[in-house]
Amino acid sequence: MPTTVLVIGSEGQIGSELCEALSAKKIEVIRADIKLETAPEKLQYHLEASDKDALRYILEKHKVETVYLMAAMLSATSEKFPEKAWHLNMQSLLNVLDLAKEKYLMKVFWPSSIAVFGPDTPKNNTPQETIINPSTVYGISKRAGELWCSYYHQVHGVDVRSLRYPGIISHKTAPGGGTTDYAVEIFSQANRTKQYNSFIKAPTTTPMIYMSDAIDATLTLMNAPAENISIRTSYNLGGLMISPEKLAKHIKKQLPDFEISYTPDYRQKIADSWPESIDDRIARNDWGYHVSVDLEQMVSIMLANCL
Ligand code: AKB
Repeated sequence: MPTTVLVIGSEGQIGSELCEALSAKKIEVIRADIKLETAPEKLQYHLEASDKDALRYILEKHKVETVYLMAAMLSATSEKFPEKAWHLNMQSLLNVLDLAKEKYLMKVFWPSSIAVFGPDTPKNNTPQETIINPSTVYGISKRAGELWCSYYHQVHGVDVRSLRYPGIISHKTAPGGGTTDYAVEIFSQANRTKQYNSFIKAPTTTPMIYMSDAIDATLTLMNAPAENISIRTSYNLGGLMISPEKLAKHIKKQLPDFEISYTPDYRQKIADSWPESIDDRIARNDWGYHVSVDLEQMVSIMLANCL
């Protein structure tokens, strides 16, 4: 029997490309989101991610085996709406884990983030196990979620797998409400106006990866044999070390008239609390994580495709 997969948050930045990648592998994908693009040919549900009864209905009706829970409020928006962020980010996860415990599904993917790390975490080559005191609402919800994943695995045998995504750069669907969003906006502004005013200071460096590497990592982790998975909180995932000035320098090579200016806002403090680079050796060793798209290639792809 072919596997049926449910992607919650299917219309978002990562969810939309994840659905494409799963469909390309001939997997039956059910899309669910609070906002649906009208695409009646796709099997889709309008779903509030924290509605457990509606979720149970979809799981039962379609005999879903795997859920990718991609719906979340990201770091910048979560600072503005802390209670909503906590509710969405936590309740949706607890519902999925509970339904997995009750055997409505077999496997869960849930994304964590480099946002679990805080200002007192070592900034460079941040280890998997280290000081983890997040200073943002989003980071707190991600760290709590990681511990819930580990708990449901240990106590109830739930096969839940997770990655600490760095910032993800892509051009098909815009990100929304994140601190690393500048690294996507900069390309569309470069193409449209040859100017960008960054809300993050020039040298502030955070780890990021191109979308295809994030999707590959996600699917490779989910396909790995259970005995290879040594981390049941969430795997560190590194990649490219990106700052606004570094991106600007590379964009200028292709668009010499491009100019960048800086007006840091409240998101600067969030970015300052995150690592600059990540030690992801455990992901590499356990299931073969690797980055294929380097900075040069990523800039070319983004400039060629961003509207
Ligand atoms: C954000 O900026 O909030 C996200 C993340 C790093 O998790 N892109």
